[in-house]
Amino acid sequence: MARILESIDGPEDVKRLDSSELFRLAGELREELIRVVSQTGGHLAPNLGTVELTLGLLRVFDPTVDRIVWDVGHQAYNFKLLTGRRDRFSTIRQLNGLSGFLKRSESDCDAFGAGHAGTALSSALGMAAARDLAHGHEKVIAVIGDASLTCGISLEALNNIAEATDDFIVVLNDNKMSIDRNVGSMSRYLNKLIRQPLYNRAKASFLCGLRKVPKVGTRLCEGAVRVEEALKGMLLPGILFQEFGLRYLGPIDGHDIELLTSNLEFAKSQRGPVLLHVITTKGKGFPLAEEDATKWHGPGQFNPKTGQLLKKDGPRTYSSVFGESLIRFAESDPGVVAITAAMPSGTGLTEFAARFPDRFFDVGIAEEHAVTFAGGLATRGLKPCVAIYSTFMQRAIDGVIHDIALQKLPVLFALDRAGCVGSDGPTHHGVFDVSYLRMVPDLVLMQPKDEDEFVDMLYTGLSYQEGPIAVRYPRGGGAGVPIKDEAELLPIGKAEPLRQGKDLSIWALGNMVPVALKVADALEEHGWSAEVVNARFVKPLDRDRLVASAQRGCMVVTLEDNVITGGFGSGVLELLEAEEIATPVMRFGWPDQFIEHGTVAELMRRHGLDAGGVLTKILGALERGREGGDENRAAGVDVGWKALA
Ligand SMILES: Cc1ncc(C[n+]2csc(CCOP(=O)(O)OP(=O)(O)O)c2C)c(N)n1
Repeated sequence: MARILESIDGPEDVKRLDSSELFRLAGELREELIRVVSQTGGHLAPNLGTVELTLGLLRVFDPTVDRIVWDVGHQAYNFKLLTGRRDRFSTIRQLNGLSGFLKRSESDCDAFGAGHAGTALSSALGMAAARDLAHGHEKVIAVIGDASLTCGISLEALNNIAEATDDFIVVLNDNKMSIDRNVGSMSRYLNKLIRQPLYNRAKASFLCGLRKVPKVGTRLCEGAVRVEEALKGMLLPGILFQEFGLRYLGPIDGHDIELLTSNLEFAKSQRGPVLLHVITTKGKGFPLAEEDATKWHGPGQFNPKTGQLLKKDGPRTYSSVFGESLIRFAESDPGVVAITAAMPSGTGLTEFAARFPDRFFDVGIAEEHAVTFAGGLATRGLKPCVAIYSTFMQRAIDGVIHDIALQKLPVLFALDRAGCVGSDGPTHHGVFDVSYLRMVPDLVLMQPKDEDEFVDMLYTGLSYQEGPIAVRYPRGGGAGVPIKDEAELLPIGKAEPLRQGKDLSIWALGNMVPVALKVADALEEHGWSAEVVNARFVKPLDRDRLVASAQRGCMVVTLEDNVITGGFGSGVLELLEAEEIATPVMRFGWPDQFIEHGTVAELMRRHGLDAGGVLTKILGALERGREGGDENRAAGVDVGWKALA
């Protein structure tokens, strides 16, 4: 039998289908998700859970006119498949392919771009307010997960809905999960609502029945909801959403397309903000994912028949070294505590949480709170380590400045996924942290070249009591070096010379050190002698060594896995300028643009950050410098090429 999915070229095709065809289409969507994600990796479990919800939304709304805003966007693969992107779906998350998230430039149906959690309510509310100003009639629907609803920004928007518009639909996709188990009082409150099974089931089928009454169904339904609202205060304890001015509907089974359709139609017919509470199962239809939604939240490639993940051989990940080391340090120091903002497994803290449940804090998707909460812990003599992805730390920079650095509080920030992360793309690349942390007074920032040095940096960070200290490290495996038994304290602000050289000096940060060493070897073959320095510290920079390097050679080269703007290389330039040293500086980092998705290797090559790209550019400059050297000297301009005379 031909697949229905092949006949869906846009949302209008979904509207033509009857119940049994939609049911078949739901199965086909799941097959397609599993087929493609098994090859590309990506967000599997969240999308398996939103199949019927997406069909219901497309049946009731028109995404080219109405604005459907998905929070995060990681659960919108079905939406992509059904809104004209089916043909390109197998390119998802690959270089030049579809994004793994929603993107306004990718489709008119993508009302807002995202990747970070919690932005749907605010952005959709802005759209609703704009519609009201323009006297428009389109519907605005924010679809948000139970965990994303706990973000500070979501709660700020919730607080503002009733005052911003009187026509707004929130669909709460509640699967009780964040990536790991959802945490906090909001999550408990939602569970309480779900645990009214008799009342809720009776209500859902009653409303569904009423809607089917010819002609007057919608009005009868509306009347019933009004009566129900009056009774609700008695039947259910504390209706939080009603207090925020949202009419609460549900909870309903988010895998029943008919029930979803009638409830969404009802929500659409309402004036006044509405919240429809939809219960879904993360991983629905793929038993392994239903059993372990955390593992299947965003798997890499896997065998779709056996569910076996295709593990690539390679060194241990930085995240696992981090988790293991923190346990080791916590064993000998009762002051060490760990904080995560909803990423215990991603940051490698699952084992720590099991070993030290009282010293582990998962605060939910609340990076800003995590940082300031750590500040409070530090004031009482504890040694907090906030493990946070570089990209999500962007949310919390005011906390770092105002709550931690200004008060010189000793908090260790473990910035995971720093640098280019590959297929998750621009929303997730951790390429800004050097720039946004380097400006913070009294903050120490470092990056290790390998996992052994990483452990030393964690140890140094936990021992450092003068103020905040951050260690950034990339996604994935380390260099594969052995980790010594006893970690060493590193002298703050001291770089590590790795290779001697007299013509030029290459200062590399963290994971760019191996590139620097390769480039130096290649330069030698071309007759140039390059010094290589492992910078270790972005802040404070090793002033004395840097000045000596700059005075010795004809050029300083900097390499970093961060944007070029305001990054490590900028720090080097600023220092040399302050020292009135005119040695030219050639900086390598990500260009001043948002970096697309693709593999890390592909992106490095495309942007000239692989050894070949770096070498070519350095050689060009050296040759030009040699040619211009005499001329420059004759003109009395010391451009730093003196060593090449
Ligand atoms: C600001 C921010 N912090 C952390 C994340 C990582 N993250 C991606 S999805 C997710 C869980 C979202 O849970 P929920 O909203 O309930 O959706 P579900 O995946 O369960 O469908 C988290 C924590 C993020 N995207 N943004």
